[in-house]
Amino acid sequence: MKDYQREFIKFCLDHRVLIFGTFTLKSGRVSPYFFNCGLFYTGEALLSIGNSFARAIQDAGVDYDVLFGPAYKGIPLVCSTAIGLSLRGQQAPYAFNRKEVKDHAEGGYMVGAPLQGKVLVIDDVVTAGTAINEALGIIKAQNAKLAGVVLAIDRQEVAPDGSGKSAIQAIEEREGVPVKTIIQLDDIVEYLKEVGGHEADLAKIAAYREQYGVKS
Ligand code: OMP
Repeated sequence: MKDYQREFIKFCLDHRVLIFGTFTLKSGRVSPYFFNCGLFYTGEALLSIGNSFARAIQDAGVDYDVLFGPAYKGIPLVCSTAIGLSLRGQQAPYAFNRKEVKDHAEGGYMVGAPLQGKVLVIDDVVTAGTAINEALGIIKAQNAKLAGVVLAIDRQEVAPDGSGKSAIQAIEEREGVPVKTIIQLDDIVEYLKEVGGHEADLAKIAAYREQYGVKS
């Protein structure tokens, strides 16, 4: 694990973005932990996640023309990422969608830079893959080319298609592009073991992974 990933996990725990308990997910899976990117709601938090996304993008070395943040949670993430990249001397135009089409003034459902060329998607979490697949549909509808996807966290869970592949792997194979993340569940587990005091949470995460985790 790199220093920025360790710092990112610490930041998420300190700000309760990463919490432990019993959570019913969008997919219906009942998870012992939840990662809530909606809680990056201060300037400091946005700078932290923007810097982390910028580092993950630079580590991934993916070539792109424009960033795209799917509504709603992807919007502050893509803005923060553009700032994080700018602080590293990389100017990245960004766009996001509206969930409701605007029928007056400039109209339409896209906001920001034209969605043209190679598009890099910035989003929060992939569990079963439903939310990200909707976002990929928007890019296809705009006739743009997908360059890749960068997420905050890979929960390392199986796709719901019964293939045994991870939801992320399924997207990579189907779309032929890289899907990268700032951290994955393995990093969280490693961090919790390092800091100690999370034995009960770790046991619940291990049991959950038996059911839904990707087998390595
Ligand atoms: P899938 O559509 O099943 O991939 O779920 C991903 C979406 O679920 C994300 O875009 C989030 O809105 C939400 N989610 C989280 O925000 N954090 C989590 O830890 C887990 C989920 C989830 O419901 O799976």
